[in-house]
Amino acid sequence: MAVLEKKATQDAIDLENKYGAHNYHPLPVVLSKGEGVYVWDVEGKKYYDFLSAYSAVNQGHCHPKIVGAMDAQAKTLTLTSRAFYNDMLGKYEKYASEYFNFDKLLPMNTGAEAVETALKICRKWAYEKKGISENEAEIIVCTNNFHGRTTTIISFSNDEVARNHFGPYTQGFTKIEYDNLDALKKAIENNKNVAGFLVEPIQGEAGVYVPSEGYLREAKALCEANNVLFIADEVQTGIARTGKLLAVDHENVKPDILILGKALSGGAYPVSAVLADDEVMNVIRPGNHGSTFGGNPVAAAVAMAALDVIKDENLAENAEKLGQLFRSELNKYIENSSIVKLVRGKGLLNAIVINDSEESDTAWNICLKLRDNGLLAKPTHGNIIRFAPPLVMNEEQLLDCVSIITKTLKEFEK
Ligand code: IF1
Repeated sequence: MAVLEKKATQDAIDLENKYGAHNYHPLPVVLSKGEGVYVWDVEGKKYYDFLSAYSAVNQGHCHPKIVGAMDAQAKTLTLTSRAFYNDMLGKYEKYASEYFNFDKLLPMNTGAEAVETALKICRKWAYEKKGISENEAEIIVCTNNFHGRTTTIISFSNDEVARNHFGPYTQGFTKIEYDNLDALKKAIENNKNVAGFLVEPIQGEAGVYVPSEGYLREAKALCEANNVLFIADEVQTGIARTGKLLAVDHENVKPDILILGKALSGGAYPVSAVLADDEVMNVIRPGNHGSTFGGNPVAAAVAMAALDVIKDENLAENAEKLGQLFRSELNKYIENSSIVKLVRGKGLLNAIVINDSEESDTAWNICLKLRDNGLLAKPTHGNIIRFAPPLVMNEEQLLDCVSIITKTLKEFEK
């Protein structure tokens, strides 16, 4: 279809440019429908969704069980605030706490809110349980982290575009190199005020960096030995994305604080959560924390349905199986490729590194061509393209996507 004929697409883009803040640079495609692994644009073109809204749509677009639960609850009771009890929250808190093997859950809405909640819990635990002097708590984070976009979270980011001109910044954070146990050991042993270690089990936005085998296990052991809380941000890696229910499950690590978001709702509704055992969670008392929508009845209904689907449809096992197939098929292509350096990931959270500079627009141009060929993906940093389809994909669809990806890459071979 000629560019001029894509009027509906251009009209939608023009509207956003005129009336919307310019805080994104989306791939030029305008979506209007989603179902399972597919999305359609306003011109009626069908695509495989290979981003899943950054791992929020693990259960597939508009999953009938999730939408059904949302629809039924939305017609019954949407929001009470926490000024009163409601008949859904306790059921959800019990269901999800047992599902992830923790004593308690604090319900929030977005991933960043859940990260902020975890940081507050960690600090309060440090003062009231560990005995660190007031306002002295230090939390260790990793360079190239991505935990959201609030002022405190970007205070410990080293992504200049996300951080610059938003100061003054929140103090109390120490950055160390990711996947470096010596750096963690040194940071913990050099400072008696260390309260916690916040880490992504796989660094998603940085470019799907999978840490060395044993890193998470050894990091947790270091934290345990020094009475430091191990805080796992599983907003992107959780809910079956990496081939286990949680990415930390690959190393049998139980975090002291678990942060969830995105696919906790299957992408149908903003739902996030912080889970911990009583020894940590009970530092939170009435009035310490909350949110208008946190734990609302619709969120509770949606999250329980979304978690049911993960288990009912064996999505972790499917992600593991299809992830291995995806990487082995791409590696066959990469053997003779001049444009792709490598593929890496776990389960269905993968990325390819393009053989070009960070500043080049090759990865972007490849994603534009993938779009034309019926598959949607987007570069993370510069020359890395993240591939994260819904976990409900079947083998035939995955192999179809592999052929679209390799056919497209071939157009860029030198
Ligand atoms: C955007 C990135 C991914 C996250 C982890 C917390 C949050 C996120 C590990 C905050 C959110 C989203 C944000 C979204 C794009 C996407 C993203 F590119 F921004 F970095 F996935 F890698 N912890 N990640 O990945 O959750 O507040 O967004 O619900 O900002 O465009 P949120």
